[in-house]
Amino acid sequence: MPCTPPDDPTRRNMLLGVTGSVAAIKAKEIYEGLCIRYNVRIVATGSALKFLRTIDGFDPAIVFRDDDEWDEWKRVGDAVLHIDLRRWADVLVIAPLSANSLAKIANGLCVNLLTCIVRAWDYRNPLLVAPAMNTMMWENPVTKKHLDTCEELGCREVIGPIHKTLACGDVGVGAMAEPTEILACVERHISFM
Ligand code: PCO
Repeated sequence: MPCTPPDDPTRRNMLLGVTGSVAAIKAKEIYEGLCIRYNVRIVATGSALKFLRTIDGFDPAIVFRDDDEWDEWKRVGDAVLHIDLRRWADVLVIAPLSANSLAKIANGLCVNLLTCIVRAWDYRNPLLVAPAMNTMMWENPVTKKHLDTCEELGCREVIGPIHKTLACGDVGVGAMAEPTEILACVERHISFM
């Protein structure tokens, strides 16, 4: 894959998708946990970047954005990033998964780099998602519909949100699962591979 650091061939390749929930502020913690055992790349949506830019410490060479998708493309035969990343990844974990990105995925939309990867995903490999959103959004019946659809499509695990004080001050279910739980879920699925 172009423009990326060399991978350790003895390690699994882990793709971390980050979407536009305020819980994206926890992406660094998840990334650091994954780095200990896996080769890691991050795909951040445009909305996620609003939260990520307040956090430094990511190696820019492993963070992919929508703008990277067709930047270098000139002719047939050139690399297509969403396909390259999909081929590279053994596991895709999306944490946090916002209500908006969930709706896009459940409806098969491919409107940014991450949703293109999901649309091209080979469900023989694990796709794990950790939704995070306001309690009222979580409790809205459309959320369950979309998650059920994701599971029907082949998503291996929905790492459920937890009860907490949310960014808006509401207290309820909707906060992203703790990074330790997300990392444990990844480990579990890797152990089945
Ligand atoms: C925004 N949504 C949320 C849901 C995600 N929130 C969380 C936690 C953080 C603090 O511990 C922000 C990580 O609350 O995952 O707040 C509108 S209510």
